[in-house]
Amino acid sequence: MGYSLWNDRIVADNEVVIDKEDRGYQFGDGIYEVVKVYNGQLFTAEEHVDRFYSSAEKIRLTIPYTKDKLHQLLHQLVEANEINTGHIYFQITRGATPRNHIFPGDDVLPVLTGNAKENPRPVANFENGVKATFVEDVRWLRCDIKSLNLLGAVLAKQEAHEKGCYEAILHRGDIITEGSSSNIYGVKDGVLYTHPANNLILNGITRQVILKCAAEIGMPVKEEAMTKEQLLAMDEIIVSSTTSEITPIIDVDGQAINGGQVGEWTRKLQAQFETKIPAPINA
Ligand code: DCS
Repeated sequence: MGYSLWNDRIVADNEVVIDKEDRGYQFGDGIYEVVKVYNGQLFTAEEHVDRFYSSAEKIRLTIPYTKDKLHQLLHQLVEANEINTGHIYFQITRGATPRNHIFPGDDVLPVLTGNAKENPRPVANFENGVKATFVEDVRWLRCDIKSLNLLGAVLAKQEAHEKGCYEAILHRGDIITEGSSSNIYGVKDGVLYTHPANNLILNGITRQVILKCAAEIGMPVKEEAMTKEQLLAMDEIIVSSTTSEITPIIDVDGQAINGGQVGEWTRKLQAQFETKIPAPINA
């Protein structure tokens, strides 16, 4: 058994009690984050905490803790669970109150929970690449919010899974938006293409790191939407997220990408990303 974050405390997992009328449980009325832990250290925690506050603001939820306090709690969560390489998950809901769509009053406090998991990096995927499939993007129009409402993502990922694929590449009509739990990129003639960070995608923290990596290795970036046809004509395709890091896609619906091989630009980006991973503190 491990330790959980519960509001402003770290407690034993079995101490956490969630009300059946918690609005997260009934409405998905809340937001979340996933942060990677490398060598016992949170990666890009600043950016994740900033996005957590920004998602909360977009749904008009006031987090009753300062960012500093939250950072402190997240560090304690990693330490209590003695995580070396893995990730933490945390979420906040609009609190527990008799079911009613209308927001509760200020007397109802938001409920913050979190947990940490040891989880190895999926290095075989980084090395060999994965398969993906196209799925229609039927989610709402505020995909920039890291909402607890993940039905669209769950249904898309399940469809991909049932087709033997790692990820669903979502498209609105002909336009590629992102993955069910990731961002999508194409590489053509050494240029990196990805959907602009607007309301139709989540602006991934890994996406932001990758755009930095691209600049550092002199790779031009175009934040432009691609059609399905354009994506299939790319030299290389990549999927990214906190846990997937930079994962190459080598097959889309049975069509081989780059002859089914991981491409050279993907390798360069992976190598640059690797330089940013925090080393063990006592190394
Ligand atoms: N787009 C969607 C829809 C996501 O759910 C995620 C991450 C991303 C993009 C990539 O964002 P990050 O680079 O900031 O992770 N989804 C999280 C999740 O649900 N599990 O792991 C990451």
